[in-house]
Amino acid sequence: ASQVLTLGETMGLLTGGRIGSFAHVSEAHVGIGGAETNVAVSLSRLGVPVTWIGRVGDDSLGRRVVREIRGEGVDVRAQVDPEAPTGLMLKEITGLGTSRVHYYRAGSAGSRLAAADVPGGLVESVGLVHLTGITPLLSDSAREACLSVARRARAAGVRVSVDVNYRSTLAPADVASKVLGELVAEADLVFGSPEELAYVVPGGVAEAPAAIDELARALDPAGAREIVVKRGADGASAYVGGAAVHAAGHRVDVVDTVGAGDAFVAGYLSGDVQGWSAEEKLARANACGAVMCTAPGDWEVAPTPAELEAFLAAGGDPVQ
Ligand code: KDG
Repeated sequence: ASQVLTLGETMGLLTGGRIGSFAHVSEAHVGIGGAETNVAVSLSRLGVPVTWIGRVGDDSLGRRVVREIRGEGVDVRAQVDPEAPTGLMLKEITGLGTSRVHYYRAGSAGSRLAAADVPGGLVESVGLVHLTGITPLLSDSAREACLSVARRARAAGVRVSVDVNYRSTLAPADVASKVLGELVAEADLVFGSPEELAYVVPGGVAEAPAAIDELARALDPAGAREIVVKRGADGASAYVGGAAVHAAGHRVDVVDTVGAGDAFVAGYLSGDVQGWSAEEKLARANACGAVMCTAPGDWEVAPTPAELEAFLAAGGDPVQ
């Protein structure tokens, strides 16, 4: 049985074969990506049984999504929606280690996710539900699906994790603040960069404290939840029951940062479901995020425990 359940949209992903815009670049790599399946694949590689729920179109990219994620050992519960295509993302390489993403996902099968896609009993059977702020901004039905799963989980005493993951191309700041704030209110465990967390504090960006300690306190005045602040190469901090733990990041030769945040979250959650301390969870999370930066792709180089050990034994240099 799965220990973790996640849901969201996974799209086809065309990545430019060289630096430049698709106005000129002709070569592309065909792959797939989606924040929640990125997390699911990483969890699976770390030995955590995980289920992903989503919708795909009745098309070749949809079959690619299902086959590839299932091939990673994730329990895939994908509805094939005959009325809409699988969404698509273009990733233009803008420089060494930088890229720009364009979405072709409005009205996609994945965005039509609905609360009824989540079978009765499934939420209640896992130890943790992981959601991101991407899914509730896709459509009203997807937002309801996220909220209903989070509420069902809470009612059943299942831990709820939310990665704010704000994508400005999906909704303007005021809409995102409201929708993501509503989801974060249901979470026991919240992940975000300082900028993302500012969107979901009461009062939104205008009221958000600049110092991360105060930002974390504003999100958890009662000290009842776990707030994890992601700061990329600068490391990360966890606020558990009001107490702060800081961990340094790793310096690596960055090839592609997309997906690093998802690998970080998976590293953290893999420790969480095993009852690890905040220090242990942060150390694994930072290492997972760093490894993910060392090769192209949103999830492909997700490390196994042995690969993480090799990375750390080499002093945190990129895994060869
Ligand atoms: O976190 C990485 C994701 O952003 C990427 O894989 C694609 O899910 C995605 C999105 O909506 O941007």
